[in-house]
Amino acid sequence: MPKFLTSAQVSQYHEEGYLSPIDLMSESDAIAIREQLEEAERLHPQHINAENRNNAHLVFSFLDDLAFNQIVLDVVEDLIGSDFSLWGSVLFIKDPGTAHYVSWHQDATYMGMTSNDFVTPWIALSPSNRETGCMSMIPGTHKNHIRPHDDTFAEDNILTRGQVVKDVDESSAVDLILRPGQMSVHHGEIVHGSQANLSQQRRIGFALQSYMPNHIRQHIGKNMWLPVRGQARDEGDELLHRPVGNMDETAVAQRAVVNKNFGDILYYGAEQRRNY
Ligand SMILES: O=C(O)CCC(=O)C(=O)O
Repeated sequence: MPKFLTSAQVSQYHEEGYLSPIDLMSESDAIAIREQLEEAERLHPQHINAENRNNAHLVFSFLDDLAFNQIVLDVVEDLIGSDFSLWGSVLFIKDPGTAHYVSWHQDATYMGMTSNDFVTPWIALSPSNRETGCMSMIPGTHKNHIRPHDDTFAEDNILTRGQVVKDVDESSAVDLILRPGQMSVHHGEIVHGSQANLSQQRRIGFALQSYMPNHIRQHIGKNMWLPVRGQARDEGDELLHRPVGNMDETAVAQRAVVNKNFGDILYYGAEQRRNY
């Protein structure tokens, strides 16, 4: 018996590789979180900017609260079982007037995991629609394993390597339209991407990337895990702590180590390395 989703939604996720939209909170609650985010950008510009948007949940309580939101965790449990940890997070922000986009890709390609059966909730903190550059999914592509990607390092592509999977049947793409406070969830191997933001407002998504069952191991590089639900991880795994308030010193130091590890994993074997 699922905790939050219906059995039909669970089957749909396994069949199509994503679910959307899921109501997480009211629009006004989401706007209040967005305001905290924008205040953090003003107060701590060196810790949260276009080149530093990974793992901000490790230093800001309002993002940590989202990572431990009861509905988020119940949805994740319905999809991957009751013992899981969080690998990381990314703030995907596309400002108006930029040409930033996300090419067709599969998240798991460069994450270096022993299994790619993991899930990413993507929480909308602003309207996410065709005009603002919402995510689009190619249903069912999570069943075809990882396909070859070209690392383009294209300037406006906000993925680390600008990696692109070729020969995508775009005619089957589904746009995930979300109001602030809704979320989608997607599988580690689904092909997805997003177009540029053509509107006059920011498009802000917070991706909890990703929740992974505790049996999954890191086999490229080294990472630390944030235990979230269920049984303890294996002894020997390095564990992360939750922040106490915003920007506490220990949390800031911890995030710096995590982001360095992330870079080493995500750019493993790459010909170039960018600052994000
Ligand atoms: O926010 C976007 O436009 C893309 C996000 C994405 O690729 C992801 O969450 O895996």
